[in-house]
Parts: sequence; structure tokens; C-alpha cells
Amino acid sequence: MNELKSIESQALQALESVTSIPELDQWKSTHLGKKSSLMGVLKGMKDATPEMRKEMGAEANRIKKGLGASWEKRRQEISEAEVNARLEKEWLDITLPLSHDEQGHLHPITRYSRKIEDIFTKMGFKVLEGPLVEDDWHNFEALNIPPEHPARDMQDTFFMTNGSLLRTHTSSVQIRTMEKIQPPFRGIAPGRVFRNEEVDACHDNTFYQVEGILIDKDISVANMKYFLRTMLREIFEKDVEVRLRHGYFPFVEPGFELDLRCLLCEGKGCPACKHVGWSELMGCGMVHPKVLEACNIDPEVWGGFAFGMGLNRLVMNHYDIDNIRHFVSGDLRFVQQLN
Ligand code: FA5
Repeated sequence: MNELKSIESQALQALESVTSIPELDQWKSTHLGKKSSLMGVLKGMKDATPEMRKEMGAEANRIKKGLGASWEKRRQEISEAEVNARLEKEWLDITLPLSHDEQGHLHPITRYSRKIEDIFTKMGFKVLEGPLVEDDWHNFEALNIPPEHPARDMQDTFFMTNGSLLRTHTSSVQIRTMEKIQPPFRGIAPGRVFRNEEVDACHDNTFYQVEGILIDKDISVANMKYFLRTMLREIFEKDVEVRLRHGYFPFVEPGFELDLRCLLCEGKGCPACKHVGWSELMGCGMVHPKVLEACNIDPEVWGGFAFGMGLNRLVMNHYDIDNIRHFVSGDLRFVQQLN
């Protein structure tokens, strides 16, 4: 009986110095496991008298239960202490503002896109959206580009195995809008487009465009020029000079390329405008009657203009960026410079 008491007090004393779960496991195996002193005493009882066996058995069971309960209590204490230590270490005030260094900002393409959206919404345009995965009708056919039309080669296309394609321009959104809404209407469609192109410093296979369309009665090229010049003045925050050159796009007639008098050299000629004094900015023109017909709009009554420009190149001009690939490089150092 004395031995049992001493086993109990030694075990309890040892338990006090246990401070972690692995140590606790070790303690359990030493003091309550098969090879523990307590189990040794219990096994040795076979030689004792029946009365002693009864008395010692009861005492040994009490000690075993008591040590088990002490182990459980210690386990809870240690677990709680561990959780508290972690909370203390990982505590953070989620209401604190982020440090300035870690603050994100909008990508310059998004900023430009929103700026253009703001300018046009002030002029009564709605922002339009369409899917990135398109069908042949919306990307080509309804835009007066039937199969076998050579203009399909102007925009190398990524086709899916099911016949769908990745839209090559946001002009597909024109069609989707005209199919749904009756004129008069005006809208702009900013978005990502894809072309299966050879990549170089100013051509990528994924880039961003903003397309615009206005359909009403008695709309002329002069109206178009007015809207585009107003937009460009607001974008560049200064007076700008534009000129229209003939340009071919199957979905507009007449079609134009709009050039901007070079903002860097003001027309004198510099490397940015390849020494011609003008830089090519966008395609535009009066919506082709066949396109209106494809969308069940009567070209005898309604007409209008459409334009489409590349956002990447606009941003490249603004920030003097020498390679379009930077936009999709995923290199944060690039974007962080353009805050
Ligand atoms: C079009 O995509 C016509 N849908 C635009 C249009 C709309 C014309 C309505 C008339 C009326 P284009 O293929 O030229 O046109 O592309 C328009 C602009 O996208 C170009 O001026 C250029 O800024 C940009 N762009 C074209 N290809 C690339 C490319 N591979 N990488 C980066 N930008 C490009």
C-alpha cells in the first residue's frame, strides 16, 4: 500500500512539470502504460492474500482513475494555454487601415477604360457587355464578314473545337445590342479580345478594346468626328487635333482610320509618331446597311456610326511603355510604376 501511495505522489509530481502535449503523452505511457510501476504492482498482487488483494485492488483502481482524471485536466490546461499563446502571437486588428506600401491600385487599363466609360456616359451612352466566347454570327457574319470573306484574315482567330471562338473585337457587342434594343440608342463596349497573332512589341494575342456605337436618325460623319474628338480631348485633358483617313472595315461604309496629331511633338515629327506628326488611334465609320439589316433595323430610317480602339496602345502612349507584353507579364514591378 505504501508503494502504491509513493507511485501516486511521484506521478502527480511529474505531471506538474509537464508543459506540452508530447510530454503529456510520454507521462501517460510512463505512469499509466502497461510497463508502468502501477501496472507492475497490480500484476504482483497475484501472490497476496485475498483480503490484501481486495484492499490493494480497490486502492490501485482509485489511483488509476485519479491519475487518469489528472491527466485529462492537465491536457485541457495545456491545450488552452497553447491556443491562447497562438492567439496572442497571431492577433491582429482587422479594423486598422493597410500600410501604404501594401495598398493596391487599379490597373492602368482599367483606369483608362473607366475614364472612357465616364466620358461617354456623360454623353448619354450606356456601357454594354458581351461574352468573350462568341459564335461566328456575332463576331463575323452579322458584321458583314461572311465565310470565305478575305477580311477574316485581318483578325486571326482562336477557334474552339465546338465551333465557338474567342472574340477578336468588341464589335460583336454591337450586334448583340442591336438584336436586343430598337434605335435610337448609343453605347460603348469595353472589354478583352483575343487574336491568334504573332506577338511583337505592339501586338499581343490578348488585349483590350473599347467599341462604341450610336444609332439614330440623320447621323453624319461630322457627328462622329465631334463625339470622337470630344472624347479624346477629355481623355488627354487638352485640345487635340484629329484627322480621318479612308480605312476598310466590312461593317462600316464609309470606313476610316482616325489619327491624332502627335501629342509629344505636336505634329513636328518624333520617334513616337514615326516622324509623320500623326499617330493612328482607332477604326471608325458609318454602320453598314447590311449590318443594320442583319439586326432587323431598317437602314432607310436609321443610321449611325461605330468606332473601336485598342486600350493597350493608348496606355502605352500615355506612359511611354515600349512593349505591350508587359501588360500580361504578371510582373508587379511593372504595374506598381503606373499608379
Ligand atoms: C477592329 O477591331 C474593329 N472592330 C474596330 C472598328 C470598330 C472599326 C467599329 C470600325 C468601326 P482593328 O483590327 O484595327 O479594328 O483593331 C482596333 C484597335 O485594336 C487597333 O487600332 C489597335 O489599337 C488594337 N489592336 C489590334 N490588334 C492588336 C494587337 N494584336 N495587339 C494590341 N492591340 C491591337
